[in-house]
Amino acid sequence: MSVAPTETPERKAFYERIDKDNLTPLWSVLGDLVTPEPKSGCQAYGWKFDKVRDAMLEAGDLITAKEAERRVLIYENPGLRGQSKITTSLYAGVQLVLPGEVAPAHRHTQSALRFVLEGSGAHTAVNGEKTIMEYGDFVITPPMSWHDHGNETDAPMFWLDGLDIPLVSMLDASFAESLGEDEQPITRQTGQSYAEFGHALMPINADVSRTASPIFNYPYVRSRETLEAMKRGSDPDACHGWKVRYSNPLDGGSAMPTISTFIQMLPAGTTMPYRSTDATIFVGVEGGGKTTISDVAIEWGPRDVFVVPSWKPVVHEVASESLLFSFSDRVVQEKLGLWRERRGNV
Ligand code: GTQ
Repeated sequence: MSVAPTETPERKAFYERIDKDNLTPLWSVLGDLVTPEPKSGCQAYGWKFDKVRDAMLEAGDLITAKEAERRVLIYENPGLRGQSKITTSLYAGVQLVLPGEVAPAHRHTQSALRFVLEGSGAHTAVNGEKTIMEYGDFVITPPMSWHDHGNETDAPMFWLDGLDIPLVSMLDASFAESLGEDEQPITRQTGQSYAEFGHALMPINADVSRTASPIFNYPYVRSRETLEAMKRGSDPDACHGWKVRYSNPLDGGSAMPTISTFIQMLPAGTTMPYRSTDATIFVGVEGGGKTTISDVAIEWGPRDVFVVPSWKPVVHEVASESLLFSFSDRVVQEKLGLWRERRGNV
């Protein structure tokens, strides 16, 4: 696209005059508004879990989960500091719930995902049902669903939070309320949603118009089994290895209305370069390796987080079989006809 026309004294005087009326010339900014390719402040970056964990334990001494409401340290993209964003459209943080603590019940229009990083047996309650969380479990809280977290175990529980906070904020569509109780009333059996919807069956009167999946905990053991079966029965994709997306059993779409979520198994070796318009947050689950994003190389292992900006070529290199969880705004871009991908070095 064009470069901005030069500023003559007459033009400058004109811009200053109309500025008072809140008007501004397009031709000065067009090249920055309509770019030939995605242009983002979002940078490729990685966080080592061990360092984040130490900071979280310090936070644990400074504030309770209850006082904080949510004791979370936000992963802020170095190119987007001060905005509580890991990418332009998404938020991520690490939440800590210590033994005996509760994060009180509230609800909001923002969708949230949890990906369990450490601990075993703490719970999240969503819409009247508790789910027990284990390493690698992927848990969702759909828009406006009551949720509270509790840890009745004797060890700290850490998970990654992923929310569409920047997206909802861009649309000025944030609503939130507290229940006024630590815990919401429990009206359903633990595991009921998974039993009803997790096996290609569903109650005949199920409301199929819900935009988020009725399964709110996708257990890691199941995701892993699926990837193992794919590995036994098919060749890996050159860019992704064996990769699945978490789906909503009501319509086959994304488990969450605004966030796409994935888990993949990479065979030992190096992937083919790949780029897509959905900036993506990756979480190491098993194994580890090096991911190169344009000219930035990031080493990762289990529980480390790294971010790949829109349209930057990505190459994963692992010495042994490794697993990655990831999430992005792909579902939003697909619905708007914006999503693009490119395989290989072109
Ligand atoms: O657990 O409900 O990281 O409301 C940010 C906002 C977690 C939560 C976050 C939230 C939550």
